[in-house]
Amino acid sequence: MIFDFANAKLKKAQTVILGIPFDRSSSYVPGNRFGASFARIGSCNVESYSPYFNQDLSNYKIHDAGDLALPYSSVIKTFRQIQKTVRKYTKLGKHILSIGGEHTVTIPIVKELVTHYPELRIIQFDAHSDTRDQLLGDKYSHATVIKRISEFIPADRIYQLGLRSITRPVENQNQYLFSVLKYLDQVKNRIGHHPCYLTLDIDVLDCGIFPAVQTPVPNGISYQELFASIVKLSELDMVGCDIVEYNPTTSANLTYASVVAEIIRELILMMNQVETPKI
Ligand SMILES: [Mn+2]
Repeated sequence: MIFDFANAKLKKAQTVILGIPFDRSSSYVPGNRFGASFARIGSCNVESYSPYFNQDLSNYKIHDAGDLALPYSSVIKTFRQIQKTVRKYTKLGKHILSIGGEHTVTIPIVKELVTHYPELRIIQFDAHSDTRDQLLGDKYSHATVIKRISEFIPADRIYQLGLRSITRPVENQNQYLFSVLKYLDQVKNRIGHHPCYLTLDIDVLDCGIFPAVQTPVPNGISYQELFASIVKLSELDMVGCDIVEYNPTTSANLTYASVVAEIIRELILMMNQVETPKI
């Protein structure tokens, strides 16, 4: 099965959808390896027209590259495979939308992208700051993602929004608690014309409205806020994005599958509003 709105072969596509079912370091509810598969099923229930962008997805060329077959037990081999795949599509000039899997997959994605876009900025929507150096001795965990990324992208180029599960008081001016939309204008002003990557940890949503996550946290943002924020982000030069930590095994599988597919529709439109210069 492929996404209902995947309408193009790789060669013609502007956007490539890539499933990355990496699911290794879960510390609460495992199961996010099934995220991309369920999102594909959910896409049957989603209109191609977006009332938020007032645009139709069928006017864009989209290719579904399927899921990577990953060696779950080896982080090094997994990262290498992800990086190689991102390199392949980036060299072809495609925008990649990756679907997790756990948040850890963002590390090799942006590690590769920053070699193509040295000025890359990162925007993270997430309940968690993911800035631990390690979790239970594991340096490559869903809780260490931003810490690892800050080792090859300067921390002042990483913007963290929607946080509310943190291990210490906010550490810098790039960390924003509870809201996303409220701070996006100032973040946008600081990013300017630099290329930008969105990592959307779906647990940024309130767990009361979106419980299908690995590590639920209350007092999150609403659907309204998320959709409005994605539209706002489209004014930036978005060169890629991911949606991670969706766990369809938790509850109301087909309902949340459809919600995720609808968010994916918006993310594709977000990436296609500003023409990205060819590499
Ligand atoms: Mn999170």
